Amino acid sequence: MEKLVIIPTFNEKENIEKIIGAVFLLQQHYHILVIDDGSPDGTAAIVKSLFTKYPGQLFIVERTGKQGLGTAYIHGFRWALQNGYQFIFEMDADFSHNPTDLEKLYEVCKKGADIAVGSRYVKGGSVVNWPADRILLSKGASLYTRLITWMPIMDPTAGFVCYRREVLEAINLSAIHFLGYAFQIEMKFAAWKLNFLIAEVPISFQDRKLGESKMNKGIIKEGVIGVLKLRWMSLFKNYRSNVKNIYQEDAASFQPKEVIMEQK
Ligand SMILES: Nc1nc2c(ncn2[C@@H]2O[C@H](COP(=O)(O)OP(=O)(O)O)[C@@H](O)[C@H]2O)c(=O)[nH]1
Ligand SMILES: [Mg+2]
Repeated sequence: MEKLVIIPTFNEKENIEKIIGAVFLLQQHYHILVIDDGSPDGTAAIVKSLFTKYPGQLFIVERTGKQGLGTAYIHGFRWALQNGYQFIFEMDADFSHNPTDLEKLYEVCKKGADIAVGSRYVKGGSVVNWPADRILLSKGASLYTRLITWMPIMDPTAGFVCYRREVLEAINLSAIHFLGYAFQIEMKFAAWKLNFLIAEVPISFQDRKLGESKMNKGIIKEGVIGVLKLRWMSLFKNYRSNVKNIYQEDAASFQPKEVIMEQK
């Protein structure tokens, strides 16, 4: 199998079974890795109850306690590299990202992009049902990021992404520090600094219908300061060489600390 969809979860019991089912219904075949941070609502138990229905296609990493989206994805990226996947996707559990758009992202990478970003803010992209204050925050964050970093990406906080394996191998994942939106910005910034080809693919982003957003003030603060830090590091601290995975040993030396429940 060449394609892995990583889905981070914290309290997604209303969505998780449906989103897994929707991915496995797609024409293209994908594997799914759920990274659950000890959701008190029993999300992980639901995933494990589906193992017999989807043998060898569905995996879970269970971490203890909420540790943030960024570290969840870093964990998933290392797992994906160790297990030989060629195309690695980020997708939310809450149907904000339409699973059928996975195919679009894949096609764009297949045609030569190193990263395909599901983008709300390019021609053809849209946001549906998000409250005005969330749209303002998101658009403001995009503009702010572009002004400070000069990174030519219209939707830098996007969390619906396909990475070619080579991108994740080239980035020193240990040097990626941020947890929330800043994590999404930093991954794109690192890839851009390493000269990878980033394509934005228009998507329609929908507000979640079930469950609650985990957005909070800390995530916004990290984003505001994080973007400034990225710019600072790239101007004065040789960000590019810090973020480059020179020895390509990041994945090979990775020893998961958390309990891993998975099926082969
Ligand atoms: N594993 C893990 N998943 C998280 C964490 N925070 C959020 N998520 C998941 O990340 C995705 C996006 O979060 P969400 O709350 O929808 O953020 P929003 O779309 O910005 O409001 C969802 O699938 C969440 O369940 C976390 O700390 N750990
Ligand atoms: Mg959401």
